[in-house]
Amino acid sequence: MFPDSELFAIIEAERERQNTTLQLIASENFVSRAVLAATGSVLTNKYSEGYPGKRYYGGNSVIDQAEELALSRACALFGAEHANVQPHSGSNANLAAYLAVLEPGDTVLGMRLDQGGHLTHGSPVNVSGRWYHFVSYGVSPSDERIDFEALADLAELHRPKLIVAGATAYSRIIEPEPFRRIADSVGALLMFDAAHIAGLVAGGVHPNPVPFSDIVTLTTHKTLRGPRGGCILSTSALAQVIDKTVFPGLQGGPLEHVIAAKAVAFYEAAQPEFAEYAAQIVRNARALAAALAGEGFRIVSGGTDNHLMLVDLRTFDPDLTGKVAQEALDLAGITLNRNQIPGDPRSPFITSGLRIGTAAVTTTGMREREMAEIAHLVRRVLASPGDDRERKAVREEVATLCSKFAPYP
Ligand code: DSN
Repeated sequence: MFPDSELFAIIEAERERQNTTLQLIASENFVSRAVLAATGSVLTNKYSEGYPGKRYYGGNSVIDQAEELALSRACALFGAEHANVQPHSGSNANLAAYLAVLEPGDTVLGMRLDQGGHLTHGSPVNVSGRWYHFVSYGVSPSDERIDFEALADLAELHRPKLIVAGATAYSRIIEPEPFRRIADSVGALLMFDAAHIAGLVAGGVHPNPVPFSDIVTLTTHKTLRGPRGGCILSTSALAQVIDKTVFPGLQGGPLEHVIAAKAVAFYEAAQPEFAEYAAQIVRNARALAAALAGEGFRIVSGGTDNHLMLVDLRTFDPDLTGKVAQEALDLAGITLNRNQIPGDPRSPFITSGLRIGTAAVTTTGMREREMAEIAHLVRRVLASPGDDRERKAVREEVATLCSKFAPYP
């Protein structure tokens, strides 16, 4: 179709991979054709530094309409006073939020990476941990849920300017109210990173952090099922400083084709069927966690309330690492990522755990029955991860399963 057959053959190969293997990475999803169309539209051609009605270049009257639509839909979907849809990613959204309300060296509380937090929540290898004085909180060893008592003590001791709630590898509902209470007790601002759960919030199955937070950051491509990108919601008091920080503070020209696709995603997430989708994501995650537990794996915190679970491989095989498991499953057509579990004795590169998510397979139409089948296939591979014949046999069964649920046939 296009002269550059080399590149388009690669894209076709990726479409084939997505159609024929299981996508269980908790931060991924399959977007609609409408989102794909907007992302691949002529809006990619336009420079539009600035904001609707206040652009630095001409010719933006049409672009303005797309961005206005994205902004009003984002605010309506989450009940926010203000939105900024320009962050290119979740990391950029978080950095912009920090730049807006912090000075270098300010103290911030965030969830530690190996407890379920994100790199941008103060990891020493990330700019967040290099520029700001992050103090980490985590989960309680007894129930592997956020330890609010310890968090309150840390807040009292360190008097942070900002508390960051939210996680990337935590399977329980994150109640925004206790975070707000602790933030208020020490006069801190509250930022809630809702990147993972944005779709669950939009679908009404998780509490909305917006009424409790000064800032909510999110990505549009995880459970929200939109294009790859970020978004910031805030109170109107912070609107101006957030906007100034995203542009010109941090980014240049916005990706208006992606912003248009975000508008499509916000529209789709506001439809009644999205609530049923969000609820099914959680039902599938619970079914998969229960089935994996039945196959001999320990599920961190004993289960899940959201779209993901952390699997502790050590009860199944103390010598099996997340790295080996991920690679063996990849060869069998089961795509997921290794992940540290709370208190993991192994490094983030090796790990003792896996993170598994159900947002993408739920989009394809899979239900609880298929979750049980997936758990069984995972166990077969991990029982002998070096067995090439077994991996190939599972790969064939995965292809048969996926043929009934292809996202882009
Ligand atoms: N957001 C991360 C994830 O959860 O996969 C990647 O940065």
